[in-house]
Amino acid sequence: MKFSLIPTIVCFTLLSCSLLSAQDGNYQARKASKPLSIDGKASEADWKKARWKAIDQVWLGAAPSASDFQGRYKMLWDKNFLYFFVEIKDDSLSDQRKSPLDNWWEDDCLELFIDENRSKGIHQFTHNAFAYHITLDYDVVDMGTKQQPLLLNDHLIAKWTQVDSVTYTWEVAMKVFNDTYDENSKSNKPVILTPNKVMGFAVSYNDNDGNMRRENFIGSIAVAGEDKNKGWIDAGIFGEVKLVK
Ligand SMILES: [Ca+2]
Ligand SMILES: [Ca+2]
Ligand SMILES: [Ca+2]
Ligand SMILES: [Ca+2]
Repeated sequence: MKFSLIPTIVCFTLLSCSLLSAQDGNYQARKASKPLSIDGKASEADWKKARWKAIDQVWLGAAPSASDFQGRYKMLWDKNFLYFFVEIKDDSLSDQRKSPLDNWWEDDCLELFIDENRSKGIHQFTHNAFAYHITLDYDVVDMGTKQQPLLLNDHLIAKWTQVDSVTYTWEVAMKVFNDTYDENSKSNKPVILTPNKVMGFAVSYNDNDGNMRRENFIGSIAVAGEDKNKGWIDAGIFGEVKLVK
């Protein structure tokens, strides 16, 4: 029997395709061997070992060109923090509103979602989950139970640095609060993170290029249905992060 290369090539191509399309919005985060220096740089050995995943799902607006927006992220954890390293390629940084509470989603901002107990469900005006909008000058904003935005700058430490004319890297150490969080109290304690814990999360970016609004909103997870801008209301669309050793 003659050996044919064609099925082999087809199989290999299909396998490659299926691997490339394995973007499922979930992440296995490894434990950091020591506390990270939050400087916007992934110089720590732990970051070098962590796997990139894409921020490439269009949640709002037209699909951006490669020069308009590209994003990817990595995650790590330790008992005190969930860490994100996010690389954004953006042709124009735009921070047009002076007040962080003025249409905070419309300026360029990194938006990180966390659902501590992976309960899913609605979180728009509750603390069942958080949608942290991190502005270019590090204000952290989410909606509170009185249907008004809250400044939650003490919930995370963030720093971004410019790598080249279009590339910015963000490093974030996030404290994880659970659904007992009380925005009227000063004694909220973050959860101590432990191995094998599973949480809901998503990584996203609001891209404003100078038009007084975000032109695109791009996330780390595919959202079913016509309306893909659901993360700020519904934790059910989040992916899953598992904390491994
Ligand atoms: Ca660092
Ligand atoms: Ca852009
Ligand atoms: Ca929850
Ligand atoms: Ca931009």
